Amino acid sequence: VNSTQRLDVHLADDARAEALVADVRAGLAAQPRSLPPKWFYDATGSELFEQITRLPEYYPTRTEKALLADCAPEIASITGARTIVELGSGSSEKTRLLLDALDQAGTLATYVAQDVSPAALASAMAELEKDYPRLAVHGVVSDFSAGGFRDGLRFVPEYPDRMMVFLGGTIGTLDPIERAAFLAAMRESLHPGEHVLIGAGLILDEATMVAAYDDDAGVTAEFNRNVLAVMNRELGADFPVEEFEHVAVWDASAQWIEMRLRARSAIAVRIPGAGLDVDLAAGEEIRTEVSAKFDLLSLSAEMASQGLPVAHAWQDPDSRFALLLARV
Ligand code: AVJ
Repeated sequence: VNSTQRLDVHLADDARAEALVADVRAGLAAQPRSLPPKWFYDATGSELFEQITRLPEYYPTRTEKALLADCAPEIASITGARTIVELGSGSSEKTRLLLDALDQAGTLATYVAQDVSPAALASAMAELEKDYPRLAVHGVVSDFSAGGFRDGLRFVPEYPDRMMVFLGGTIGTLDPIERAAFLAAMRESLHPGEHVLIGAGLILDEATMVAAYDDDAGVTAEFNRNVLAVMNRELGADFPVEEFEHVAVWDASAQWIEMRLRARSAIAVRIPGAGLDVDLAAGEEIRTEVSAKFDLLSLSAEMASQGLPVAHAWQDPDSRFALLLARV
């Protein structure tokens, strides 16, 4: 971390461990069983996700990137933002298009990058240091969903003229109630005149959407199963990782892709770190992620109803992905 970089860790190891235990108890003791997707992203999981973004079937990343390449200058001139605050910044790769556009517009001063993965954030910051030596980068390791998002967004530091960005379609990992709370918390963390930019996957034909979450090379399957390896390492659990089959289905009524891990046989799992034993029947599933897809108009309406009126929206020529820009 050089003089233009600063790193805050709001997710101390013990708080992180406590949150994991609470999530595992709440999710795995219940029926249907579930685990929250944030636990995918240890160093291995973050690397597997980067591989996913390069898969032929996984269109969201490259679609959003092309869209950003097209509209970033427009976003820069509309917002005049001096600060980008990115939630779930990951590798920060696509964000560079926004950084470049704001830099060219002459307004960019600071980039605040928040992520739940210390590994992903550290490597993103090292790359940014090489390519943007004069940019003030403020990294924050935290869980933005803490305390129903209100605590989670308290980290957001004050800087002038912020644009809060949430890219990649990650908004789809929230259910409608969480989404409303999240949008409201975003709105509350900003001042009038500041901006919010959200990237969201749009509803497509089922085959295209499902293939994006069930690739032929099996990378998504490996990413999905990695959450069990995280449980084994962090909680001393004994999930037989290869005994779980990757499942991706489109739920038409909820309008989301659901990823699950299905037990190939009856499996008794001990999770000492959470003080929990779980007996899974053969064929029983653990839901590991939802990834909602949207209708542009309904998402705009949802944002508006939480105080984030959408001033501009862009979509790619095939209507696969959208960027929505709101002014608080
Ligand atoms: C990082 C949450 C946007 O939902 O598309 C990719 C995660 N899961 N393949 C998504 C993911 C399986 C991704 N997000």
